[in-house]
Amino acid sequence: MKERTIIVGDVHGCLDELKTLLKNAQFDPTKDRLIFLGDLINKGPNSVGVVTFVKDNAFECIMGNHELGFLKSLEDPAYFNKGFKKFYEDLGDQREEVILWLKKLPLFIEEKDFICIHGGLEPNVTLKNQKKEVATRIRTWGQKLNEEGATPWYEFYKEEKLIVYGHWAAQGLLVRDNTIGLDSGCVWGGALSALILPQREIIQIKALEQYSIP
Ligand SMILES: [Mn+2]
Repeated sequence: MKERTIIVGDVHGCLDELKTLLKNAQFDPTKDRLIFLGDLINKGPNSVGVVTFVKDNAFECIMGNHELGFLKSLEDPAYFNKGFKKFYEDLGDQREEVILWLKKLPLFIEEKDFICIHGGLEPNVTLKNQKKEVATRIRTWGQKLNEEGATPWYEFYKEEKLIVYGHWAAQGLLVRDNTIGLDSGCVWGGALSALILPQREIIQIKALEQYSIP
């Protein structure tokens, strides 16, 4: 049993900030469990560097909408956009291995004390029955998914168990009793955030630059 669990928000290719974050957290793989919330790739400076760092060290990661979208784009050229094309080309001879690894990413990780999921939970659907396309992308829930001005998904979540999620950079770091949002928009020039459990300590590293423009 590891002493601490360190959960890292959306990295989006920001490898330098990630390495600084782990150093500042005094990450020790013999004592600490490390979990990534997905969206390792796209928009930022070094998606291949981040994804191979996580894969080669056998750190844990859940599926983000960008990983899901990339896999979908390999099946359907209509989704193969500029970002996915660049990532695909940059992968070079690691492509096959990385794609296999991405396909195996779980939609969520559930432990006794917490759940990690990239976007959040669709209301009134059990964790095991969450749809990939919704759970990796949800922010608000109204008449339809992510309707502008609708209620944030976590307002519907009444359980005690902590849910740690990413995906909502515009909202930023948001700590509530039973949910913690960790996407603080590093790639947009914000910060990379991590949560350390069980002490619920937050660590942030400011982005070295703004890598992407909304
Ligand atoms: Mn996302």
